[in-house]
Amino acid sequence: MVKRICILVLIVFVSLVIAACERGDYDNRSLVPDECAHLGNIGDWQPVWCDEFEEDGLPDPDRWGYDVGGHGWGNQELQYYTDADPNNAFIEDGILHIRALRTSQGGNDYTSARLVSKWRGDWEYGRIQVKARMPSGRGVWPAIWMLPTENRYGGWPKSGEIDIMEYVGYNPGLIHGTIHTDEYNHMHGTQIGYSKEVPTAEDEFHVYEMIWEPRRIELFIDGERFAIFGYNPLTNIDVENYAAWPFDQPFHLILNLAIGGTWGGAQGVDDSIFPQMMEVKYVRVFQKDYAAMDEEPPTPPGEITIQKTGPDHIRFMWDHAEDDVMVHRYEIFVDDELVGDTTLNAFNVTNLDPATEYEISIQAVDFAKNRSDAQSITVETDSP
Ligand SMILES: [Ca+2]
Ligand SMILES: [Ca+2]
Repeated sequence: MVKRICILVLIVFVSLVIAACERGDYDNRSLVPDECAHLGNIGDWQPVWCDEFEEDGLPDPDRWGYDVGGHGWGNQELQYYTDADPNNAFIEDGILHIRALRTSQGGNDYTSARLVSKWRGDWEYGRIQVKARMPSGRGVWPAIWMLPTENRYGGWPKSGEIDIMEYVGYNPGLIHGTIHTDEYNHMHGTQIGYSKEVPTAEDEFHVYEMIWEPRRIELFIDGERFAIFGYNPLTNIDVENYAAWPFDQPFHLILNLAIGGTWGGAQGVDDSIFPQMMEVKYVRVFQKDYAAMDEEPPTPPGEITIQKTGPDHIRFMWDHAEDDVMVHRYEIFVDDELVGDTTLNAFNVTNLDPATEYEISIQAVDFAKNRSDAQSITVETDSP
């Protein structure tokens, strides 16, 4: 019996050691603040920011600010967005209500609210879940979406936009998920979007979710994926990397209910529907502690393919490196000098001399700053 217990203890001990060895001393709650401790992890995703809307009254000013005004917001919208006005934004019975009213203010015929987590909740990569119920009627245009906090590549649309979900009341039961970039946006009619039928969107709460990791954004409704966005180096040969994929900088969340506008008001506004509300049960944001999970450097990037040369530039692509966790970015060297970096698997080197041979090298770098060996190629620029 004693022997058996010893063996059992040994087995338990060995499996504990094995479990511990799998990820060094990785703490899978390393990113979790006290206020989100009630939420469990989802696999490697840790809750980093959350609002369960438990306290009645105005939304928590430590979590939410307001975009205020009635200038149409670039879409000829008809509402005036108020500033912390409990008529338009309030919490009751564990639910955030964003309420649009047929009330005149600031020269607009409607009031509503646009809550922003900017400077209070800003994330580069993450998993966001918003459990919400849509308003109804012709003219409502609610959205759960994201804008870049620092506009690293310039003002809209250069730094991108992620619409986790949008809804227009005249087309009930249909949810839209879209990304906009400098190259692909609705001003050009080239935005990239998906739609999914959710017949009970106005009657029931559904979980609208985004999973955003390097080089990839996916959208889900109630756990079912309906949109996937990525980068294709073959179709973007003449497009600057940021213009195709600006999603490598912090973004913040926006919850709003617009009235009318170019899309929401395409069939007018039915003034008999007010008041209308978008209701939100919770907002939960998860992130992975990529760096803490990481133990090994990436493999070298795959072979480099030259896509285009000119007298002063060389554009090339490569197959992605592999990593035990995630490649963060690639660093590009020309004759051993660092000329830039990208999260994507293509690059355009410019300002080169004509008819000159260059050695191009690429190293993959993970979130723990481990570096791969280099992948290299020698290329000559064109004659002038
Ligand atoms: Ca709640
Ligand atoms: Ca690694």
